[in-house]
Amino acid sequence: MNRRNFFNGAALTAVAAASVSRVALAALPEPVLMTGADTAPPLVPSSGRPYNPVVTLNGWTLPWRMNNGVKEFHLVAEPVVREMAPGFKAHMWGYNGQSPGPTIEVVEGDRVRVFVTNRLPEHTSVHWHGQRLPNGMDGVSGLTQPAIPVGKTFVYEFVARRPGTFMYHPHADEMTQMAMGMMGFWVTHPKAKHPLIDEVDRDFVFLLSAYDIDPGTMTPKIMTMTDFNLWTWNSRIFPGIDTLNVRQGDKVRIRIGNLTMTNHPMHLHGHEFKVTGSDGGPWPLAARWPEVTTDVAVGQMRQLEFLADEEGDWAFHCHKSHHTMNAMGHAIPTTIGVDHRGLVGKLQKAMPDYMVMGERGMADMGQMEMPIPENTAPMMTGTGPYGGVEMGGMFSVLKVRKTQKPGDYKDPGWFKQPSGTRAFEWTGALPDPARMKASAATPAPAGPQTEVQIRKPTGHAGH
Ligand SMILES: [Cu+2]
Repeated sequence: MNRRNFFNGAALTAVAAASVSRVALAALPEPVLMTGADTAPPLVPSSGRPYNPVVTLNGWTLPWRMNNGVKEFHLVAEPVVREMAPGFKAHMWGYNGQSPGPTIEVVEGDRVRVFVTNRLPEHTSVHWHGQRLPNGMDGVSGLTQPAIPVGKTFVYEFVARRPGTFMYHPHADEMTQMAMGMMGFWVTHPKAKHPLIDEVDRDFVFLLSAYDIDPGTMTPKIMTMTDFNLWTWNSRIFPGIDTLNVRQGDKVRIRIGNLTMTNHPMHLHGHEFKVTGSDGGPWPLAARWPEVTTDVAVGQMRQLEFLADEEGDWAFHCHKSHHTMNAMGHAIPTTIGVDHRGLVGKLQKAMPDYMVMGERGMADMGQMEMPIPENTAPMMTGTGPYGGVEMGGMFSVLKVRKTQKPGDYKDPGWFKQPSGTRAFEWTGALPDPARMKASAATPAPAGPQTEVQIRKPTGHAGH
């Protein structure tokens, strides 16, 4: 049986449940499972050194127990159902009930013990991306350890030697397991004031991941190499991604890790940020400069920091425009400028699936009442206070409010702009534009002239 057949169909999620006996788990920390995709409030440490906890977008931090001075965590690798956006669920693999897995937060110098129980239908391992650790704890199956067999629990133990922004993911049948959603965030807080690590008021974390799920189906296609159709933050797509809610004047850090197969230029509106560090550690001050977009390449992590001093609802998104869209099930040539009035009804009689794609652009898609297969996210959607936002995928909103209480992460609703500060319709006279005339200084080139029409590539290959 080849791999593609193996992963087809509903068998995928049914295999693993309860293959680890309660007796075997008795001495381990109780695994904590999460059933929803809401953003959990920061987990204030109840033992060990204090720190300012992070907030995982549409995720949560894994509780631990102290055992003779060792922080013990329990990860359970297992099939999960992840709600990627309201009404849109995917059958994936993850940890402790969700994809991505819970964020692990520790403090520099902590001795950490992580139990990993494998409830997947195949072997796995966990690689602790970016950590200094003994070679045998690096989690590369075959190279540094035998893979964790189905139903077994392995123990990883090491000291979190340097503070920073890290992630974890399998290093066993990686292509499948990451394509299915197995990954998680790891933050090691500094044990004391660090000259290159600022204290912040809000510290958000999320991972970039991409999936290929055909419209109307629920399981990612694992053989896909570049042609993904769901571009996610923490396995969520806009409008399913929670907003980043902050108080005006807050110092904000956003930590991002990229586990997709392409780069993502992350762009913030209304503010400049500095990249203050990566999975390699905090960056020297001389290596930081103001940006509004920074590229996060494959396998990289970046920390963005800024002062949230402008009130408002500020877009924050990947700048690749195809990454702020959701799945399309059709190969679509551009039809801008094509007049197909009256054609649709006739075509739909012959081809019930036929849809008109934007003769005036694609904006119609946001509100078009088109029949889509069940369990399919609309391509570009989300509604703001002034209408359709026409976005999907890797898009969210930074909400900066005077009235947001310190430590309050609740969504404050839409920003009420002071009157007279919004773009408005001009109703005065419209003079003809003064067009520049081609002058003798720039003579038209001799020979035949070519005129071209811009046309998008057919389909969504490459986005
Ligand atoms: Cu992107």
